[in-house]
Amino acid sequence: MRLILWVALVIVTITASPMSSVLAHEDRHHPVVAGTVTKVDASAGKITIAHDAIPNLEMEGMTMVFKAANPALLDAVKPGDAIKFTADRVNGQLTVMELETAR
Ligand SMILES: [Cu+2]
Repeated sequence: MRLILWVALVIVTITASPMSSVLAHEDRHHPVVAGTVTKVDASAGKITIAHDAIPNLEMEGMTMVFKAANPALLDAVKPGDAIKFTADRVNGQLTVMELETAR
């Protein structure tokens, strides 16, 4: 019985662990997509990404401009960086919701 409680506690702890990784936020609506940054326009809050298919936007792989949901997202990346990101349509604009450099 004590072992079962311990195992349950470990599972709860692992599940509840805060993870900053974009992968932790993957869900049905925002699958994580791989891409390469080709341009960053911080003043406009925009980023150009050569991206793989984006299932939730029914988009094939292409190079295109996205708005950044939060301008601070753009501070961490530069052209040439391989990234993982999530995207959605926000007020009609294709928007990067979260991103991180790929390891
Ligand atoms: Cu696209």
